[in-house]
This record gives sequence, structure tokens and C-alpha cells, in this order.
Amino acid sequence: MLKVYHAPNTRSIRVLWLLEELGTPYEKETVEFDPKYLQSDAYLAINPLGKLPAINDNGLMLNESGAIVQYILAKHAGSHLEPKLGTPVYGKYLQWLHFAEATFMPPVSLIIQHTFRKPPEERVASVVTDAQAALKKVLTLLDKELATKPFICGNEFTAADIMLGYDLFLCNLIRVPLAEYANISAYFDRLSSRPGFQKASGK
Ligand SMILES: N[C@@H](CCC(=O)N[C@@H](CS)C(=O)NCC(=O)O)C(=O)O
Repeated sequence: MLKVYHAPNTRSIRVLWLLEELGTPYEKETVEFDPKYLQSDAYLAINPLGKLPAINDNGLMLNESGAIVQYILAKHAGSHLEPKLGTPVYGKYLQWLHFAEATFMPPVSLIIQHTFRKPPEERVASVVTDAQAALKKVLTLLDKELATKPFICGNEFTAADIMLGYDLFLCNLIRVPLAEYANISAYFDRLSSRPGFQKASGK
């Protein structure tokens, strides 16, 4: 059975949420989100980068959340969580799926690092200012996209919403003022009321 290594509030929420939406059985191992454990030989044997998430699917180890999401979906080809291959919306779906980690997350991670994680003497205020400006562009774009549709690909909830939903969960956690973006706020309410999200995020 597919095993997911998880820690609360981390990107492993994306994987658990996807599995919950698919209704597929899985095993969850909750690990300590502590550098000592993540850099231990025991955990580095699971993920050589010492990060979360990681999965073990019958000996196949993967550790990049977007790739894990695509891998699991490929095993559930034709599921309700992806638009049909070959349709124009499929291209948009892939773009949003990857936008979540490749474009949305970097400024969020920089804000977290330089506001909470690094020791105060290593925090750089201008990094935070620049990251906030980059994040504002991302949120403005997303808010505009969501003006006319309930989910990022239209009327149907897809795995791209799972990828983006985690980003918004994290924004909320670090008090990014999402209330300034009416469409995003309504979207996040829709996403976070789903039982799969609530189970995955421990809410
Ligand atoms: N691009 C990777 C990022 C993984 C990542 O940075 N995970 C964070 C938790 S959300 C982590 O484990 N951080 C621990 C560290 O960097 O020491 C993914 O999407 O899986």
C-alpha cells in the first residue's frame, strides 16, 4: 500500500488531500518536522533532501509534491480530478498545477524563512519586501482568474486546486491578508470546507 510521510502544515497535505479526494487507501506515517530528525540517517534514507513530503509505493520512493500528485493521478487515469487529456483546459490545468509550486511558493517560502525560520541575525528585510511584491502579483493574477469560475479550471474541482489550495492554506497560516482578495477568499472557503482538505490538514 502507498505510504505517505507526513508532518502537519507541510506540503504532504497536498498528497493526503489528493488521496482523500480519490477515496483510495493509503498508509500515513507522521514524522517530526524537526531538522534533527529530517537530517537523520533514518529519514535521509527515505528522502535524501530531508524534506516532506515523501512516498513509498511498493519500493518506489518519490519526494516532490507536484510529481507525487501527477504520479498518483496517472495511476488513477480518467479520475474526476483531471480534465480530459488533449482538451484546451488540460493545458491550463497543467500550468496551474505547476504554477503552485514553481511560481507561487518561492515568495511564500522566502517570507517564511526571513520572518520566522532563520535566526533573527540572518533575516534580510529587503528579501521579505521583494517577496511580498512578488506574492502580490501572484495573488492579483489568481484573484482575476477566479472572478468568473468557482475552481481554477472552471466548474470542476481538480488536482490543480489541491496544489493551489495548500499555498493558500500556508498564506493563511502566516497571516497574508487574503481578505483583500475577494475571489481568492471565497475560493479558499470553498476548498477548505471540503472533507478531504479537512482530513488532510487535520482540521
Ligand atoms: N518542492 C518540494 C519542496 C519540499 C519542501 O521544501 N518541504 C518543506 C515542508 S513543506 C520541508 O520539508 N522543509 C524542511 C527543510 O527545508 O528543512 C515539494 O514540493 O515537495
